Amino acid sequence: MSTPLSGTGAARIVATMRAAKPWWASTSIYQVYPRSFADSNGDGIGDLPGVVSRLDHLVELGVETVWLSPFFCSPQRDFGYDVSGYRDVAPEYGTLEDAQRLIDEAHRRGLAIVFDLVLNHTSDEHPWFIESRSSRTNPKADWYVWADAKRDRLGRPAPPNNWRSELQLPRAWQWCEERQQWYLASFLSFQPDLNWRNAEVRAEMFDMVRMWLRRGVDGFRLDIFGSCMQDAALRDNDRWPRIYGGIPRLQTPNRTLNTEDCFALAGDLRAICDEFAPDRVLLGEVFGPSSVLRRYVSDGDRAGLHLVFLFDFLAARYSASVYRALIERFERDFPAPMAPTYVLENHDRTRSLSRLGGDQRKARVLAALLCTLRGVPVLYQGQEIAMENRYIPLADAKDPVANVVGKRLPEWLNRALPERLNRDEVRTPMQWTAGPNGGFCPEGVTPWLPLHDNWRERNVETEARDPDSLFAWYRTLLALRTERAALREGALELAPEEARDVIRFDRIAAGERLTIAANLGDSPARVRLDDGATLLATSDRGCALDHREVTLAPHAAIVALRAR
Ligand code: ISL
Ligand code: CA
Repeated sequence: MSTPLSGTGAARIVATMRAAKPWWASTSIYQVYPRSFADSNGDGIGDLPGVVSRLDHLVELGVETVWLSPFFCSPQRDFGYDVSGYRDVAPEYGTLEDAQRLIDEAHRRGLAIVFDLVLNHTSDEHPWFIESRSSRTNPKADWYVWADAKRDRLGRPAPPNNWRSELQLPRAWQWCEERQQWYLASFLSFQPDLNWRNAEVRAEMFDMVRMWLRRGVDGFRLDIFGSCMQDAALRDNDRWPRIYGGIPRLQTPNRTLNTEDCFALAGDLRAICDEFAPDRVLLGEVFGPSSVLRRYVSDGDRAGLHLVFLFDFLAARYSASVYRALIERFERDFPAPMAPTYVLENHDRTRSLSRLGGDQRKARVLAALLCTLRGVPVLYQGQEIAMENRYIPLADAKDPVANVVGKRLPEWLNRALPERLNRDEVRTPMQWTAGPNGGFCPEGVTPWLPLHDNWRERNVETEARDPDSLFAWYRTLLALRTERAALREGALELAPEEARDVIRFDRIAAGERLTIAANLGDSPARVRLDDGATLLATSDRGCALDHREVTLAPHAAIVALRAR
């Protein structure tokens, strides 16, 4: 490959060098789900050479960091989140050389690249687990979390405590005949939890982390990091159902999630990253109230993860007051120099446009907030071209979560749920062109999941030609983010509520003040800008600015430069 560094890429590198803050505090992240991104060899499965062939799309879009879901050796029962070899690439995705080429090609374009580490568990087909489960005395006997059975009233073996898996319904313990013991599986039964109290496990995993850092990756997204270390004494969770971090739970996860030991592990991982220059980033997938999650980033004097996902926007109602309350909370819990993150969708959750009833005006409002709020925006592949959930009945699901939890549900109930139980629905192939298979894989090949029916109208090629597309709007916003110091690293001032459906805030850096205003209501709204302003970008041509006052069309957003 010999694409020259594009203008945007170069501008970005210069902007990053000039920045006073570390690059990761103001970057923008794009999640690639490799299996569904681009298939280079016609087997219907996306792969690493496919990702390399499409990196220019990310440069054109204007994101700065690419995060790839796992492509390591795996039996693919959870599509890569069940790792059977951390140091090599699954053959369907490519080779170690392909992974290296991906790192290098990303860097050549000025993109940072982040891999996905599943530290909490391995596949039950990992050689470590096969050995560990074989007896109570083998060299890896203590590499996973094993516990003796209790006896129930009838004398039958019962699990050691009441812990439920992160999927709520199944319990967290799985029985092993060979050892006559239970092993912990915080997610699915075939994903046994590693024992992070074992010094050999820590040494091996830390060494693997260093191997990828030496190869040049810019950091890691850490899969269900808050589940890595549970209560050492295996005490019961409080058994009361509760909503914790916005998620309804059948029991309070006080002994299983976000333990003191997890916060300490964050610090240990940070120390490893800090051995390397330039700066690397650790982005934790953690669940809980933001006031608790903050401890992963900064716990007393000790630095931990650089960033954590804040998932509240994934489920929040489209409403100015709901969003305002969330922004206030994130600003309170993650004040500068910490940076909050903003996430609208990912490979596990309902597509944001589907949540918005398919209304692209609303998607544009959300895009404006995502790209102009203080902190790090995270986009999921296809979000930029208005991809939506593709309904796939539970009976056809490839997703193991749908198969474990969902198969018990009647289909009518599944359809009525606000969240997709069958995660296949948000993992359909990326829509590149109006051609066969949307350009994801060659004509005549059956992609591993069906495409959304709307691929002929909604695809990168078509949207790139249309100046009014969602893709064009994202490009405008991300370009502004790169150019404007106020957006990249300025302070945020949230305006008090002025009208029920309006949300408005300022971003302020030395010598520059920007106002972002959005109308989330069905009628036009007026916003006063007393000292005058110039319109930099609008999501809707129906927005008018007369220097001191802007009239926002229904479900429209603007970015304006304020006179000083
Ligand atoms: O997918 C979910 C529910 O259906 C989420 O709540 C999920 O439990 C949570 O996002 C953790 O997900 C992560 O770890 C899983 C993997 O299957 C997901 O794809 C990953 O994002 C196990 O490794
Ligand atoms: Ca392939």
